[in-house]
Amino acid sequence: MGIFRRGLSKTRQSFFGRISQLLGNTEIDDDTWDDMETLLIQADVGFNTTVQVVDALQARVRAEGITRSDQLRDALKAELAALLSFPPALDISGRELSIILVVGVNGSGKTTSIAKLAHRLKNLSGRKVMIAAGDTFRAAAIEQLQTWGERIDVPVIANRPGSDPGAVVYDATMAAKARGYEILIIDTAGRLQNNYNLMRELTKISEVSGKVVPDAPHEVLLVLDGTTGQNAIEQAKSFQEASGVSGVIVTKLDSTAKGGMVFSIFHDLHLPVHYLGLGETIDDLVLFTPEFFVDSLFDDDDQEN
Ligand SMILES: Nc1nc2c(ncn2[C@@H]2O[C@H](COP(=O)(O)OP(=O)(O)O)[C@@H](O)[C@H]2O)c(=O)[nH]1
Ligand SMILES: [Mg+2]
Repeated sequence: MGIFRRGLSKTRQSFFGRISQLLGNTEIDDDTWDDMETLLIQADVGFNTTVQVVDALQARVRAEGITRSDQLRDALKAELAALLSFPPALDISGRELSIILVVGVNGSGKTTSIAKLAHRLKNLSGRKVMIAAGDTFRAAAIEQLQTWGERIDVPVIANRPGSDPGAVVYDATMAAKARGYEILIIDTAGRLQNNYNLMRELTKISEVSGKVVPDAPHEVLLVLDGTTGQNAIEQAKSFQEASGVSGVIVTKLDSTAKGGMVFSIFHDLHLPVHYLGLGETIDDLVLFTPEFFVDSLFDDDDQEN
């Protein structure tokens, strides 16, 4: 709970934690609903999701005979929690080799999240994890992954900058099989300038892994930069089309007040959020749990900063 509270303090202090102050203690009227809507939109909950939440709240207010605005805080908390669900376990067990493909735009936090995830799976779950440096576009991207790999003691299969990512993925998949690794995590490039090529490349990488290991990739995790709020939701739609995203990692929630976007990932994209990135160090990746998430957004007795 500690890391959730710390990590989400910006969103809490700017929005949800201030709901009581914002709504005051008055008869509920049109202004109350306007304020509520503004709060949700500003917290990046997204338009569709905001409308649904406000509708549901109004219904609840009628059904429960709530009349005062100070009673809305708990009702809002309940409605937001109802949008979320506990993410299913990653589909990475019960077979010889499971493959996780990680996609997302440049700078969203893919490589960092891969290192964090590999570290978690290796240390918390005791799995044999390997990484493929499928972002072959820049030398720095390969080196960054290799540096992480050394630090967390996870092998990284890489090729020269500019080489074919499909070939790297093929080599890594063969190496993982030959050496008895259970999980292969594939890093990818995320240049959006040429959307068409990027998406085609992802499809190809996906197909290459599927040729060596049946049904691979078993998970396609989309990494979304939390600081981009609703823009990330729009991006997600292209990735969903190209590579059949199975779940989401939301990064950088520690450095933004836009944490409300998590609700629209569940509600608008119908995708589970598996992990949250709440900082830049290796341990700052937490398993998403709806209860902790909502509680951390609302707890407003803030001492830390
Ligand atoms: N504050 C914060 N920074 C992050 C988080 N995840 C990634 N970053 C930073 O975001 C930048 C881009 O990350 P990187 O993994 O290289 O993104 P990629 O281009 O998608 O591979 C780096 O400076 C990371 O340290 C996070 O959860 N919180
Ligand atoms: Mg990268």
